[in-house]
Amino acid sequence: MRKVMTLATIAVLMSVAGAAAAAEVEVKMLNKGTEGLMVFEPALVKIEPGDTVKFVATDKGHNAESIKGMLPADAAPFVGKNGEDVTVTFDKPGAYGVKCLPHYGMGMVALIVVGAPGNLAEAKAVPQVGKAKQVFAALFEKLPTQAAAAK
Ligand SMILES: [Cu+2]
Repeated sequence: MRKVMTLATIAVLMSVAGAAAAAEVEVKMLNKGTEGLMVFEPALVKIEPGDTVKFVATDKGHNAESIKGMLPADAAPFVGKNGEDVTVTFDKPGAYGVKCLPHYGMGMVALIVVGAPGNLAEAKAVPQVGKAKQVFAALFEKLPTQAAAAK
């Protein structure tokens, strides 16, 4: 009986530790942020596999969805509804490009880096629309150490 209790206690402790280890990061969808108009804030998020990002519809008229080719091959694409929060758990390591469909050309994009990304080169090579090109270039610029680690 005593042994059973101990195992049960360990199981509880482990599940608590697991829950505490997985982080949730909030990314706001804004009409106006510190980086300008129509932005995700923050636009660059670094998390570990199993962590969650909640895209918050702080302002209406935005959505968050994955960009084709800008996610690991074994990860599932996601599409959030316009004007609604969307919560995504990122289980697979990699670089994920996220866009707001209505404001993609205005550069409303975000980069989620999960663990050590193995698909940085592929993600960077995806053609971008309008201002998203320079926004992504700036976001990838901020990742020198991760890029080196992935090689
Ligand atoms: Cu938008």
